[in-house]
Amino acid sequence: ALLSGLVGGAAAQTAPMAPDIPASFAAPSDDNDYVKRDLMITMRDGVKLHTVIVVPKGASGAPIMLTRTPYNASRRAQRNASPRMAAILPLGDEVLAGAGYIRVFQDVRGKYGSEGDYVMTRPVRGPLNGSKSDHVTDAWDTIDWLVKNVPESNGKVGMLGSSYEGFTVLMALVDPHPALKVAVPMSPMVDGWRGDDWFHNGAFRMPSLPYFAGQITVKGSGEPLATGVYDDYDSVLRAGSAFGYAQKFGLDQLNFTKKVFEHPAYDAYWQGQALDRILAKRAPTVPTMHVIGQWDQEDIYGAHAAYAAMEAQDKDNAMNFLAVGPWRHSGVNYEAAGLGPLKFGADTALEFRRDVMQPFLDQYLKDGAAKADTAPVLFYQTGSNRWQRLPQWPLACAEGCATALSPLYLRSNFSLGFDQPHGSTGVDEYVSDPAKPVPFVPRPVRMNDGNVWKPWLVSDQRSFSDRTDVLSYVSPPLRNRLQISGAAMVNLFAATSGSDADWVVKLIDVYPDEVPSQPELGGYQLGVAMDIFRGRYRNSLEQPAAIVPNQIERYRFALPNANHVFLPGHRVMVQIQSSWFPLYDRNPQTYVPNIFHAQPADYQKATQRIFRRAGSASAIELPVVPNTAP
Ligand code: PG9
Repeated sequence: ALLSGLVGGAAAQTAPMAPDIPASFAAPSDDNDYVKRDLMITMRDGVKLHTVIVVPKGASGAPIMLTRTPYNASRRAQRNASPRMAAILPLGDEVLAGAGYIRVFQDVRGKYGSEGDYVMTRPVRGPLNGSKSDHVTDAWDTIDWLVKNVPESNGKVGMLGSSYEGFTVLMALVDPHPALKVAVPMSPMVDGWRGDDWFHNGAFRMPSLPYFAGQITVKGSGEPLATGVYDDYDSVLRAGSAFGYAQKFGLDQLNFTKKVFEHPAYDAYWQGQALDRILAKRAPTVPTMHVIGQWDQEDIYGAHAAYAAMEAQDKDNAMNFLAVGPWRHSGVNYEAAGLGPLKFGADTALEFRRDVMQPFLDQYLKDGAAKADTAPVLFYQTGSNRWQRLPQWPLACAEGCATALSPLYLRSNFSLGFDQPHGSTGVDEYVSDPAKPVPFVPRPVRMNDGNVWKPWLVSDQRSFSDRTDVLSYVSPPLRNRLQISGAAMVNLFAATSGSDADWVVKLIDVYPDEVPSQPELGGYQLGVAMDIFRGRYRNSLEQPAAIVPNQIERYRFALPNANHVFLPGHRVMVQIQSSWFPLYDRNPQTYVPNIFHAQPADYQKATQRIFRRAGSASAIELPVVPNTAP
């Protein structure tokens, strides 16, 4: 029988040289609990965008959740090979899959499977974009197509996404399609100059360059930089300026590198694409929940700025919501029972997605769904580790809040106090040497290593507090809880012997010497709010000006928002330094018109003096609010 089987089968045998890769292949999908459609949607200018639609099998009258991405729609819709929708979608989508949503990912124009030109964070139509299309129209056209062509849908669409994908969500809100019923922008890039990916207050973020290599050297996925050096501290230092680093890897040839290097100041190019400014011009009509992590190491500025801009327009207080968790960048979509050494006792991101975001989405997207009990502001209070429902944000601020800011002054002997210094003397100094910049994490610096990069904002600042080029002021151990809810404001009176300078200010929670429940946190210095300011912009972000050497100047800038309790026994610390490397490019400390093109001779040591005396009383103005009992 065996022999006859072989002989009998001979006619059907496959020729040895039959090509082994078919023109197309589809694995049987009958057992899948979803149907996947891969197609092109035509935009108003004829450009076709690659779109992947995942429909729960047998769905009808289901809502659609759309994400527009520069990160490969096919891959976003295929986390694992699996017959189950919850397993193929991103981890953060598990609740959506369980709730019967249709899930759509689309490549933005010019990336991966989509036609058209790619322009980084494409500006809206207007002075910076003379074409007929932008992310506003592409979202509109896509939603229009989806509600007319996905028969299983109920005609209601939501958008969510984080970071660049959060930016595309906000873009859709500039002129929303009527079928767009709800939006959840997470960690969105809003203003690349003020405090998101490319710069913070004018200081350039070096990880932008490897990002360009990955995103804009090819239509698909670009290669990492071949530095040949293990420690980024060395490779960036040796290259000199940021331009020198870009040039070494050919990135200076890329148009977007050129655009960034041609616009070091906050000029019309940056102002014209700042999404909070654009959104501030219209009253919100789509319920929007802005989501951000307390320790977002990439886009810590954008969500708060967009929330504030839209809040000012939300006259009936019905459209605009804020949710902040104890997360890293995009941490809301991953497991978040802790961050670095911090432990939260539960998966805070899952809690949020399941108990807060999903009912919020359902309310607006599912026919007949119950009204969700959504707080205007949901903010995880760090330090006490608990969620707080708040009526608004911030609770204390410089202007327009019920509670004003409370200046915490730098005092003698490197102490801090709420009482103002009265004496006519009081100055501390350090030498900032651009040849030996202060690292932002202990060396060797591996910016590409997720284990270093993702939790770095909660890393122990003790590694830097005793450097001679870092000033550390610390309070006595607190007797009572000190609670802050808002953005602290730096009010620094400083002089430099150079003609330009960076000022890095860190507000830190110093743990007690001994923490019995978690010994490794004994004496830990936890960054609560930290940022950098490039001194040339002290009078105008748009028009830089050289600093007069050795003249006292005032530097005033906001630190990132925080909702934190310094617990009894903890101490408050403020660290001040003039470099944060290689996260930020070095300030040469000699004024040159464009820092990107600073020459080796421009990089000079400078003596920095920080004043703490009457008339020049440096302080961190804290958004202190009355204690609410834990
Ligand atoms: N932070 C990333 C990014 C956003 C927007 C522009 C460029 C980079 C991101 O995670 O998508």
